Amino acid sequence: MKIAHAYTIVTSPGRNFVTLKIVTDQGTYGIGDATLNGREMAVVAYLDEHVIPALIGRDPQRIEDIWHYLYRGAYWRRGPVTMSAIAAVDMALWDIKAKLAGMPLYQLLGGKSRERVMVYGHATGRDIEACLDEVSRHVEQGYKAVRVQAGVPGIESIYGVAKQAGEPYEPADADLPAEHVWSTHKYLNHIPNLFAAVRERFGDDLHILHDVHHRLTPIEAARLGKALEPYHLFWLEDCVPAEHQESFGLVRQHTTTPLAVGEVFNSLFDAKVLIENQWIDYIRATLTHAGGITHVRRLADLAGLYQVRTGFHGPTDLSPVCLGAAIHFDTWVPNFGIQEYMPHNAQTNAIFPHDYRLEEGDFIAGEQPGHGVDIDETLAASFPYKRASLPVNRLEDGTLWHW
Ligand code: KDG
Ligand code: MG
Repeated sequence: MKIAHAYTIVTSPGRNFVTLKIVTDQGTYGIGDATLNGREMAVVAYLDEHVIPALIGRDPQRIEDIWHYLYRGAYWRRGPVTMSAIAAVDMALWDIKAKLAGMPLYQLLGGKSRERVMVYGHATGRDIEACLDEVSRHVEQGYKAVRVQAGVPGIESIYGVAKQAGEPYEPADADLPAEHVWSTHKYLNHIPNLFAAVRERFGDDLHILHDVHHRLTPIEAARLGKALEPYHLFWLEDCVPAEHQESFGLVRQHTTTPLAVGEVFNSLFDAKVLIENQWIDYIRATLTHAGGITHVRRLADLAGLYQVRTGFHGPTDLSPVCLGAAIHFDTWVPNFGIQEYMPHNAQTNAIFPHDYRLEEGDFIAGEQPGHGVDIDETLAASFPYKRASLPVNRLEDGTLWHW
């Protein structure tokens, strides 16, 4: 069996998605997600110019060999563009292999470790009251875990807090980056009040999570972790930037609040020190940005040795293809923790028909052979690419900051 052709599909039903389709000489095809939010066309160029020509004629069943061919063979290892391109190939090849085997992907990975995949939804609000309403809406829908983010008095706009419930965090017409202004001081003073209010209204059972989006220094993160201990969070996410992995050692010394990190990681080596020191509790790498199933499986296995569990990134800027593959992975992976879920809009779901389903705050993997997600190319073509940017964050004095 050979790869007969492969091509990228870019579609923008409200936001951009990049999909790689690989077709074999026997007609079986697989698809992979290659979406890198705000840098989509860089991955398209990498795939079109350097990867696809080298795939033609290869045996699609040699997933491991193709992975190393693209990773080691390129000499230039790692990085989000490279690893998203490799991930798309890998995801499409696992889709093909599972279709050839006549099995849903989770079976090929090793079978079910669980029946259901617990997800967390996003509750955001301009202020604490609006945010509590959103938590309540999620609880009514059966969610057992909710990420809680609210506006902070004195800060006009914070990425991760929607202007209106359910809206994307970055405006769809953001051709170039919007600029936000950040105050750590105001944030740290306010945020414990939010979690006190959540526990008071919803009691102790609900799992609550919070994303700091890399905006703190280690000692500030330590202060926040300590302040939130009475509200026993499921996790505190991205409390500091993670390039310097030792920062987490400092945070860890000061707090028992569980820590999660990894949505911007693209390699096992981004997380190795964090995991081996047990400085984190959850690893958030995604299949799309971290080299696909083949590489993230290695990362999850390493994490498992140290009682670190998975909590994959699952925002709307990853396509349903990534989500579908992730749900199969989550169904199999022994050290599963939780899966993030932000609902895609109706057009996106129409372009990417899928067989996973959400029931009472849990995903259930489908039984179709493969990862269970397809693409309607005709419909995709009616939503052309539109450049879109993530925002930047500055301190009140104008200093460019983490976000
Ligand atoms: O593209 C960036 C978003 O996916 C990210 O900022 C969302 O932090 C995020 C999250 O936890 O989902
Ligand atoms: Mg995040």
